[in-house]
Amino acid sequence: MKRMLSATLLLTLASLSQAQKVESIVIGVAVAQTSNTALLGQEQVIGAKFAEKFLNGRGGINGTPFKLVFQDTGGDEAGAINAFQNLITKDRVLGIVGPTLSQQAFASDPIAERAKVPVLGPSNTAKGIPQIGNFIARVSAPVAVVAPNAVRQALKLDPGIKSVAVLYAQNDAFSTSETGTFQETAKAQGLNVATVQKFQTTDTDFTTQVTAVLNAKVELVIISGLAADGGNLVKQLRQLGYKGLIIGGNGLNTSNMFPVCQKLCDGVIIAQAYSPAQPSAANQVFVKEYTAQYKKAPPQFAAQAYAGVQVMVEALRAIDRKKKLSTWELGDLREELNKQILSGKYNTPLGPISFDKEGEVQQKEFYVAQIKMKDAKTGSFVYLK
Ligand code: 1QQ
Repeated sequence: MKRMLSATLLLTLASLSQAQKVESIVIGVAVAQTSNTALLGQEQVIGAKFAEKFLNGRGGINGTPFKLVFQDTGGDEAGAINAFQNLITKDRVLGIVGPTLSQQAFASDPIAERAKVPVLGPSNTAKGIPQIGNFIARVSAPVAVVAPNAVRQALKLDPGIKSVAVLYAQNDAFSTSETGTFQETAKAQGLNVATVQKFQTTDTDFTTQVTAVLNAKVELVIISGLAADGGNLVKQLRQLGYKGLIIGGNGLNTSNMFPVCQKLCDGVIIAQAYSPAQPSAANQVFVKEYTAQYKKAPPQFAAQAYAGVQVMVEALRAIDRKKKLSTWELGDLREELNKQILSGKYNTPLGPISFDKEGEVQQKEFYVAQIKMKDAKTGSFVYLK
């Protein structure tokens, strides 16, 4: 009896440890493929898929192709948590690129942290994201670094600006973080913050906020929200007669907003953590092949998602050169991948990047673009000097 028990135990242990071996090289992508947040997430799906094709076409992981598994996060915290859990336990991914929103990251990243699975945020720009844990890093530069560029650019376009109205979505962690940076920057530039207006990302009617803005008689409006609400706000500001400059934050940073505000999107200024003109060889080959495939230049969210996958892939290549990935136990490889991500240097479309010890991206170049609408449907982001 005793011998039988121990034989069973041994078998169970053996199959358990076998189950934990790395069978295939799978990276998880958890972004918004449905809900209004998909206006932003859609570009991330494109960027990640492009990375899979591009990097596997260049040898994958030292000759072995890797695979991306997508789990839709939708637009809320529950969706992100569910996607992360599926990727970690069902798909047994080595690491995760995602989620789309900081609001989601604050809910889902702690799950990856507890499971010791490395996460690269492709678009999480709120203050405090890398500090969620040791396994959490991001390729998306924070609002504190990116957003002030838009204010400086607006003052360059119109040095007569004295007074500003600030609006933000109070139910979104990124928007509250970004508006903090915008308000500090405005004050530091000597501007008068005449009114601060709040809204929800689910709002569609902004009459109250727009009326307050018009009464405040400002020359600049700064919006921190997401794409659908942000687009409607821009539209209603113009329809009700606001004529001055508008800065949109990172949540308005997509041509998927064009169907919302149409011609009235024209002129909105948005800071960028990516430019197709960034001259590095890594970016120029990316832009060339992306443009050939999609007939338009890559937008920021696609470039950042690409960079997230690229960092995971290059870190895995480095580990595999020392010890073949197929010989690792899953948990050990996830931990090693996290260490490798944080210690490497990467030539990405965003330019050369690396990470500080908390997982914050170290990136040098930032830009500002202005929306130029050709007609109600088509427009582009024109990069400003
Ligand atoms: C964040 C963001 C979003 C606007 C990205 C899509 O920057 O949530 O942090």
